[in-house]
Amino acid sequence: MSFKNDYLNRVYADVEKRNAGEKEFLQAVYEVLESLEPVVEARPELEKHGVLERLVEPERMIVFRIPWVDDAGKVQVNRGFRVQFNSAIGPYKGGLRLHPSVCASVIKFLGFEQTFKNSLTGLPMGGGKGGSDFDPKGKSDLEIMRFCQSFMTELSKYIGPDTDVPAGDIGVGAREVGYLFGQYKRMKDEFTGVLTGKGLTFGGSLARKQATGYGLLYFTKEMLANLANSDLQDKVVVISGSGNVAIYAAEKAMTYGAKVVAMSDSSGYVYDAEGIDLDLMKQIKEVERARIVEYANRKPGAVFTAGCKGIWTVKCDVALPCATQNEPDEEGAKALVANGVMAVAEGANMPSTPEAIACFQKNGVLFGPAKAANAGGVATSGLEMSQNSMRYSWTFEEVDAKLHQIMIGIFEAALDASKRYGVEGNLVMGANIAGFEKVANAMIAQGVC
Ligand code: NDP
Ligand code: 2IT
Repeated sequence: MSFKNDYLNRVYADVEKRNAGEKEFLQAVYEVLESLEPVVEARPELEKHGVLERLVEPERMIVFRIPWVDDAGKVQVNRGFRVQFNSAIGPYKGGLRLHPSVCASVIKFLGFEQTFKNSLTGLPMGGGKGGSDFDPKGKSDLEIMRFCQSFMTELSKYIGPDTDVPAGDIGVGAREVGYLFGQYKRMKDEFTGVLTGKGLTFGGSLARKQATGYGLLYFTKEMLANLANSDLQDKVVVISGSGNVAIYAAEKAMTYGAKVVAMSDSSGYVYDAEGIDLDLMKQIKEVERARIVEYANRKPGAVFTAGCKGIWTVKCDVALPCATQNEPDEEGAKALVANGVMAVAEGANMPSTPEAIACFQKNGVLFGPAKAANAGGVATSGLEMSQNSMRYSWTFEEVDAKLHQIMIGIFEAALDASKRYGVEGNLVMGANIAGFEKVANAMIAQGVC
């Protein structure tokens, strides 16, 4: 793999050397550098100011021990991370992921992507991400609480409402944010908006829970209307995952008249030809925290299939990967294309492999990349920060209307950048370029730092 531009080749060779073996991080960096080729050609000052060398190196990476005691009285040790990737346009901002696959590479890819995503929202937020290899599955509520308290005891040294503001991601929802917030408040003796996604009784924003999924559908709607003169009415939709993003993506898709026929978790997927019963799915996933096979056990006619990959063989018009990174690979993409998919929009972070993206683009499938399409969650986190600073709360409708406008703005910014650089409709390049421009200009204006 190499670029036409020498500056890009030098930067990427250094990234490969310095981050050897970190495949997710290298994948994310490669995709962005590839998109930036025409920008680097047109703007030689980027090299003069060392913008790309600085952009690919996190400002700070904190790695720490998280000791905690399980219900059997045994001491457990996990590894915690926080990457403070880029603060050119605002305090570091990004979620915390609790999943056994969490490692430096995963946290760095997420923090790198977050920098561009946050820029696209138009709000003043830098890029950060964190998490731990702790596995929340099968843990009791008290174990989750003790873990979160230990995690925050160390993390509290590095974050603050004007420094770095974490939030949720895989394995971190309202329950975990509540425990993390309680421990921060206790340690610092201050009640500030240091986390977003908080409970509604202590500074959380209305519509934050729904924001990523709703935002994904606002983006998808714009993409269908502008690039295919179409909409979601009567479209058949497949959504991977059944967590926070997937559930609220399904909810909004249904209000737009679409039929969601399949959803998944890490054990497999359910197909329901009648359309997913979202109340039942919420009961199983949000209330009982049970496995998705339960849906098929309770809903007549629904079928469970073990394994995650098969979900992409379900015939649909619109596919929304909302679980994790590298889900549809080339095989999955080919199956979707063979079944006539017209649009793919990414709710998860980097869910499509590079080969899958190439396959969608080659076959004329509309493609909404994660940085743009799933930015509604962090955008609404930004709105939560604003409300906390004002000591005020907006209504659900007010927040939702702002979110909708932000998603329209992101679509327009990505489309506009794709036009300016002669790749009209390529939203991967458009989103990467539009997100980059603001960060790069701020970095140049602030001098070498
Ligand atoms: P949740 O923890 O609520 O849900 C995650 C879902 O994805 C679950 O159904 C889970 O299944 C499934 N999943 C997780 N890991 C894997 C895996 N390795 N293989 C197969 N399935 C998996 O997380 P979210 O819904 O918050 O996050 C989903 C995606 O969206 C992530 O990529 C996240 O980074 C991204 N995102 C989240 C935002 C937010 O606001 N929460 C904002 C923007 C992006 P199981 O329960 O079996 O593990
Ligand atoms: O990937 C993401 O954008 C998130 N997990 C949300 C981050 C946030 O700060 O709300």
